[in-house]
Amino acid sequence: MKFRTKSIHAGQGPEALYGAVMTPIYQTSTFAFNSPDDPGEFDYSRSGNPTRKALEECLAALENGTRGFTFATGMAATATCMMLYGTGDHIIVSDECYGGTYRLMMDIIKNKGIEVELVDLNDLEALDAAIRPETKLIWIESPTNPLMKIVDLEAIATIAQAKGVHTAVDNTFLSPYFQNPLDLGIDIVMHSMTKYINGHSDVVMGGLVVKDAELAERIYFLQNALGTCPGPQDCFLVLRGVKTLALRMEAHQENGLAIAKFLEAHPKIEKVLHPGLESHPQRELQRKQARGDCGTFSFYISNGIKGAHALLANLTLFPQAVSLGGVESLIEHPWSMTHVAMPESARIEMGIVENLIRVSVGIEDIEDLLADFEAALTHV
Ligand code: P1T
Repeated sequence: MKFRTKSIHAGQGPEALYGAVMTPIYQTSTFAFNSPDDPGEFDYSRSGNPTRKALEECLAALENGTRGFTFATGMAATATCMMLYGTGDHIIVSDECYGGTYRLMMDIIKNKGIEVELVDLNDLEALDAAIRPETKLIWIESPTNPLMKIVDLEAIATIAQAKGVHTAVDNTFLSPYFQNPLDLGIDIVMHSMTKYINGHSDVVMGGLVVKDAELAERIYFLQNALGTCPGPQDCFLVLRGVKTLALRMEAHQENGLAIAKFLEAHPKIEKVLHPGLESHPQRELQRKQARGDCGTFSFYISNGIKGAHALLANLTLFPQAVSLGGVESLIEHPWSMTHVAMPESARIEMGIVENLIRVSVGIEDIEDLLADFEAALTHV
């Protein structure tokens, strides 16, 4: 099956009892056993729920995995994944990542006896040198949030496989429509399904997808034992959202690139970070491993924090809000919003400075979005 067909049919289908074409919301915590030693397919909604199962099968199909798992949030997915590792293990984490991932790794995982090392994953020699016998996982984001750095997933997977190290990719920005890390040899794909997969900014949810059966069993055990799963109503909403993922991603890509090009040519913009622009240093790598670009990217504005505040205050179609990937456009200031959980020195070292702005371009009419930017920039 091809992508759009999978997003509409995988895991879903007329339900057995009444033939409901849309997967019902099985809003129940528990299921009747036939007898004490004979439960049906489901016994308790932490362990499994039919609405969740439909979404997990769909997610696995979209990422070309064998099993998918959903979680209460993206951070719950990442935290559950980290429970695969323990005291004495060494984990390599991309030196650029979402602020909440950084906080989880540096303020929680690191205090649990796991050694966490931040590495520039564009430096493959440094990565190779950082791997030691205790290394268990390389945690990757590509593109990175918010600086849009691209890393070579296939090259990292090859290095890791040779040394028996797991690789995990946070594939939130591109969604399975534009990038499938498992096809490049990666072991685990993570999603904040809050973003493009749901696409309507009305649910928080996370996902993990794997190909390997043993890894799948270990993740299922953790999902059930930790209780980090989502509820059935949210699964229903994400199932509804995912059906239009392909159409939305094409529209996000088109609008995002149009705004990036407009900003790059504008005298009040210092630099635009968008992997679809000729000026992006890893443009070719992105074309090699992904099928397109999402609608989220960042740029540096002139006049420092004053310039950033003036732009944000004067846009009318871009609410100032964290998150991304919804049909509506959003804009945010990573320095004070999404990446505030990182120490100031780490932010500055990465390039998350006061005049950096991140935009999630929605699927509105591009003429309106461009006119909004044009007008707001006169105040900068
Ligand atoms: O918010 P949650 O669903 O828990 O997902 C966390 C997360 C993980 N990975 C990436 C790449 C993300 O962007 C996020 C959440 N990010 C935002 C809220 C944001 O505005 O960047």
